[in-house]
Amino acid sequence: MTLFRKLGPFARKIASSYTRPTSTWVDAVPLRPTKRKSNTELSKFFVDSKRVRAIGGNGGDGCISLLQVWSNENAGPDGGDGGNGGHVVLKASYNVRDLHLLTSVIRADHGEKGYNKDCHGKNASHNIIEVPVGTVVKTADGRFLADLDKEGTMFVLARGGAGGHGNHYFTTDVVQCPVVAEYGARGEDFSYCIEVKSMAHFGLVGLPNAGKSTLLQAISRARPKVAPYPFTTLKPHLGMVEFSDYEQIAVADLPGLIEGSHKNRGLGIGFLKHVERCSCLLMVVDLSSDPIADLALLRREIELYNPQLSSRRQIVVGNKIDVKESEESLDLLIKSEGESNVFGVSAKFGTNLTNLLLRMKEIYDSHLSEGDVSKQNVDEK
Ligand SMILES: Nc1nc2c(ncn2[C@@H]2O[C@H](COP(=O)(O)OP(=O)(O)OP(=O)(O)O)[C@@H](O)[C@H]2O)c(=O)[nH]1
Ligand SMILES: [Mg+2]
Repeated sequence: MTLFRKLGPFARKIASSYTRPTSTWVDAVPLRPTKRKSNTELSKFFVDSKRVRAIGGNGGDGCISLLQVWSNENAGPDGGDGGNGGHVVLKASYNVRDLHLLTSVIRADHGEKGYNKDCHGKNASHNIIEVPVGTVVKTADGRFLADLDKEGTMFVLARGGAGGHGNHYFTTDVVQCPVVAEYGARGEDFSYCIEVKSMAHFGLVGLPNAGKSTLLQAISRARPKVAPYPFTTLKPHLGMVEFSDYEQIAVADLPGLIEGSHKNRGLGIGFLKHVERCSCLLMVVDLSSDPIADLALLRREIELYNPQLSSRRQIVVGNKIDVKESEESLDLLIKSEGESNVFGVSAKFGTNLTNLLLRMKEIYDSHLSEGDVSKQNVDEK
């Protein structure tokens, strides 16, 4: 069942109604995208962490009113109470994959003020925002607060203010005609850092221009920008690789790493944080340059940033096998890394991608049997 939860609701429906033929079933094969991709420039990046300010709604003010009717000039205090302001709430859901629904400032509605004739103001509805299952909530200074690891789990970011009492509320035996009422309380105002614990099953790690975006384009329907200059990709993109057994593997194209990234050089350690949120790493190296030195540099940067990251499972992808000099570099790479862990591919021309995808599926399946893949990257510093 956990397996089907990872699929979207539509795919889940198909999967649950599908019965495997007993005798003719073959192992899952990758389904390469066949439909033409759109030509528009629009391509959505993956939001895996966001700083937000949550402001609860203010409570409505109480009303001061002294009722006069034709038969009774002193019909009494009749000011109603104000309604409560709405809360800002996060709710874990399998319907969303990233934090794109979160805006920098999230507000909830204010409660309605009270009216005369004892009419109470309406309570504001809560602002409930869906976030992916496995979202971690931290304070602005990085202190861990909550882990929304089950569907439907909620976390209140900011409570709305209570509505103020109207003057009817203050009537006592002694004070029959109070002319006081309360203001509604102000909603809470807090800042948080929201992070997705697990971004993708596989993350593409490599130096700038290694061909990470090209590889993601080739294996999924994602459309990250590809260009022959470094740092084309500035924000992570996510693509889904589909298999014939209806399993989908998420692959993230990450911005390129350079020497000194762990010291915030280049575009910074923000990039290495994305790497933390992937269960397995696809180390993409350019076979037309020096792949062994590049691979050592990538591993060193990852190790220096977080030593635990180097124990993550890695597959080495030697890209640009179509370039003439690449054969030699591939042989050297295979010699140093072992044949089973190195895949020489050409992302641009689609060479040898099926073998790589089958290996990824094998690793994904073994992870599934070990435990839920999405729960592996807990970062509760
Ligand atoms: N010949 C050849 N060129 C490739 C191959 N894969 C990618 N390229 C080229 O390499 C250049 C860089 O590709 P990108 O996919 O943008 O590289 P990247 O790793 O995403 O780069 P950054 O986003 O800057 O980190 C582009 O001009 C691609 O056309 C390949 O298999 N063979
Ligand atoms: Mg790129």
